[in-house]
Amino acid sequence: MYSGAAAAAGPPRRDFISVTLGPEEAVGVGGYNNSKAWRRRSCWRKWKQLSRLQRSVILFLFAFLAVCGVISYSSMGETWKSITNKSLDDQRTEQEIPRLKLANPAVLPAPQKADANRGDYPELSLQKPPKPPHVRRGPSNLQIKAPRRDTRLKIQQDTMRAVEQLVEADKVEKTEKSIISWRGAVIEPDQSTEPPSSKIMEPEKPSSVEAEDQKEPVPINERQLAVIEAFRHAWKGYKDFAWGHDELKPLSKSYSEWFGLGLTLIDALDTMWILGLKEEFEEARKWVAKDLVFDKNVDVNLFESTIRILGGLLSTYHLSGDSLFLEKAKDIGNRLMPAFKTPSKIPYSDVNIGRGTAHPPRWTSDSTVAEVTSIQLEFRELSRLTGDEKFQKAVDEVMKHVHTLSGKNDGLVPMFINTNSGQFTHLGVYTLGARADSYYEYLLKQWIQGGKKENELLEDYMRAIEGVKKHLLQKSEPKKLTFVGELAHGHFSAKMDHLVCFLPGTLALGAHNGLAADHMKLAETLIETCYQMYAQVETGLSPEIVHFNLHAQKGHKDVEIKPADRHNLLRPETVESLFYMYRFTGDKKYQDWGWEILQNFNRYTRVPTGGYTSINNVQNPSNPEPRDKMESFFLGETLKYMFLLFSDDIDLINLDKYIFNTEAHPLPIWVPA
Ligand code: DMJ
Repeated sequence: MYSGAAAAAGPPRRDFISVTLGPEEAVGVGGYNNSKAWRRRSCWRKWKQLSRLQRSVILFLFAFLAVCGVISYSSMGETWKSITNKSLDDQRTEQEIPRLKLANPAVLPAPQKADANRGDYPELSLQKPPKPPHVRRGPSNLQIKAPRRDTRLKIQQDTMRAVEQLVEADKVEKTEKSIISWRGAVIEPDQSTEPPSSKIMEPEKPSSVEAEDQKEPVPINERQLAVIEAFRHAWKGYKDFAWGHDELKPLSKSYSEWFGLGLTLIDALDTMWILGLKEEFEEARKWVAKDLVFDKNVDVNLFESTIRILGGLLSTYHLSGDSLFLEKAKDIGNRLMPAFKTPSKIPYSDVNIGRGTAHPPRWTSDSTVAEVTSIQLEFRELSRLTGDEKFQKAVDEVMKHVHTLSGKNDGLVPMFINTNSGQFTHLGVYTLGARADSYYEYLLKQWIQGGKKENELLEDYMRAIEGVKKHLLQKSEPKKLTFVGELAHGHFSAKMDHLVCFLPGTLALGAHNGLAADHMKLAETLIETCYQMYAQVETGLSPEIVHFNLHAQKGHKDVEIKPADRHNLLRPETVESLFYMYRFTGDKKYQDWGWEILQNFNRYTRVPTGGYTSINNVQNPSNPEPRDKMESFFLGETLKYMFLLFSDDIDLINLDKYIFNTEAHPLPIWVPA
């Protein structure tokens, strides 16, 4: 509709929303247009059709919603971040914190790990203060979690602090370790030195460091230099042809294996230390660290591996202060323990150190008396160092049992003992030589080691020496040398093993420790005899066994040698006793006798390409018949005792502080005199 008056007044004001449906809108029925262009146009048209008020209201509403949106986005962001951090923290709590809490700094790559974590997770950084917790905004459930995150942070900070303290402590420890003195110098122990396991009590102090720090080094004399030269020559052969193997075969320039455990190298460690051969020692130490593995399917002799390997490692630990040697000693000590699992607790002779099984020799269930009673110094010391009494218990039990046994003859023991019954066997034969020798030596030495308190040991020792005097001592002709023979079923035999020459030294040691003065007298006469076992022989070297003449015969010396006994294995016993005799008397003749012996070793047993060899015939200077074998005790004992014999420094292994095991490895006396 249209009106003339309304047209004259101008277009009317639109105060209402009118909706006009154009042809396109009318398509509705029967057709549907949902194109973007159509929707845009339609919205715009609608917006245009709104009044200003309406538009303002809508715009205001949009603006308000936008502001709210921004605020809640920010809050949600924090909330989300908090959730994300929580899950990372939880993972770290499970994975990182337990590791960081490990209390052993030496095995912890802690500084690196800790730094890496700081980079990945800034809240672990101790440099940056943690953000204030977001507890004021966001949903209430997150407000509850926030304090937990604080606690975690505190734990992390505490842990980090603890780790840093441990790292610091580790640094201090390493610095302390790096100043172990090498006879006045400073050595840097290998960084790979393993720390003692948590079950091991840290030894109070490696025994020698103290003694060596307190004194001026005494200059080495010419004869000692000659020993160093001899050692170097022997070592060269071992290094060139037998490195890491048991024994050098110097003529064939190869080696022989007994246990396959680098016997010569281990036996020689403390000798190198005492002789001041730093380079050689460090090279050998590297081998021990890297290549000495006891987890091997191999049978070893309990006694031999105890005195050479366990004894060698323990003494080297004491001299060097290097815990590597204690760790290795503990390892072999544990592996030898199955030997004691016998019906009588008298150990079997052989142990498989890889399998953990033990057995007697194939032909008998007996063990040798000297073997089962000469492992005590080492196992007792191992207990003292580790705090694990099982070692000492096992060997003390053997001594207590032997103490009570019948079958002794005035303190003298037979040579065999049965591992089932625990009784002596093959009764009636008494010797201070092979199979019984170090039983007597260890009675005295254990008594000294333990601070002279174990009376049964002393009792047995004193009784045995009386037994020696009563049954085994005789004088030879023509020189009237006092010697120690053997007793077999009531019959005296004038046979004396070179092994018996440990006795003068042991007697002198007893006298030095307050035992009867006549022990020293006997020591003096016996060492003269042992010296004559060298001096009366064509090469100036003793045979393995001698027979003394009891009756004077024209043209006969005191010493007779049977063809089967005329070999020399580079044994130490006489030189060992000369060392004790010189230490306790200061009589230079003992040094001179030792010097003669060293020269004869050089003359008849030295192999030009390196090493020394056992010989078959000490009676033939033009052909002593080299045997092509250098025993490990030549480096472990013979040369060590030579060096100590020629020294005028009583603090070079002070005999009031150390006791030598039967393989010349010095172990500390627990309560030094
Ligand atoms: C070494 O193994 C020891 O000294 C042992 O007591 C006896 N035999 C040799 C040395 O001769």
